[in-house]
Amino acid sequence: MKLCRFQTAKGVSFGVVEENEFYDMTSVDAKMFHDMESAHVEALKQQVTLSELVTSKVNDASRTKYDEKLLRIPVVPTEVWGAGVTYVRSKEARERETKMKGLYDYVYSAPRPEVFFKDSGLRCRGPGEEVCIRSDSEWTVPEPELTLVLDGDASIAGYTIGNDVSSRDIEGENPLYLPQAKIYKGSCAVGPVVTTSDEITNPHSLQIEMRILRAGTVAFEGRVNTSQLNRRVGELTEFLKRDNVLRTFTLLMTGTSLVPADQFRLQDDDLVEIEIEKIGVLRNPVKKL
Ligand code: DO4
Ligand code: MG
Repeated sequence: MKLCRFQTAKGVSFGVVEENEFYDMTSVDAKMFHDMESAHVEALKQQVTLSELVTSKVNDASRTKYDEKLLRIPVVPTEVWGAGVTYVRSKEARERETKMKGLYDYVYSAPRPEVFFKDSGLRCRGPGEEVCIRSDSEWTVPEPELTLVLDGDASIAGYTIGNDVSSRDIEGENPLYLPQAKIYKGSCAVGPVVTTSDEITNPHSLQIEMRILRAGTVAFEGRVNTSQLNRRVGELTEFLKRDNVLRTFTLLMTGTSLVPADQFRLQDDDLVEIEIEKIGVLRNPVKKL
């Protein structure tokens, strides 16, 4: 089931996308289906899964024609975390850009993965919204990542697409600058929907594609399969939750493998399209701050 938030004449509704239609779950019960979190609370109360709860009521929902422009961020995240150096391509690119050689080789195969804080929700954008290049960065890239939507106990409620926009020049100068390379206005995007975990039985077998369009032509195009992820998703959630406190629907980006060639720089007015099998396409225009 693909859960979403979308704009209606009355406000933003929580709903389901199916066969070219939005099913407006908020129209069924504005309190229970205010958003994915309120639906989750009700599902726990009824001891059913989120999909089962929504399925039991979906026929009562009003329907409207699907329109990508109406999509809003599917969950308003309170915390977004990132896992890093989880694909060999990411490790190699960062070893090339850094002045501190060996750090990325180490973390790629160390028992403890790299897990970092990305956003409190403040800087995170939804489908169609601008992602940004810092004003003091000359080398910024998008990072397309399978993103886990986690319960408070770190079990996987669903999956979405994340763009962990990163300034390679700032991180490359010194890894201690990582928060500045990763956390700033518009440095993160998620969406377009959350696919519930019952529909993705194997997160280690999903095709990820990214296209970057510049003035109508393709400036970058690449694909990877999550089978190349060097860690199990359970390993990443295990480290994230250890001695930690997680809110319901914390997001965890699982790392990138689609790293454009080192000469490539994201530019003002580019359009980033990230597609993940069974989830959809996340499109964001780019703005240089
Ligand atoms: O250490 C840098 C972060 C790595 C990262 O974000 C990734 O591999 O996706
Ligand atoms: Mg990343």
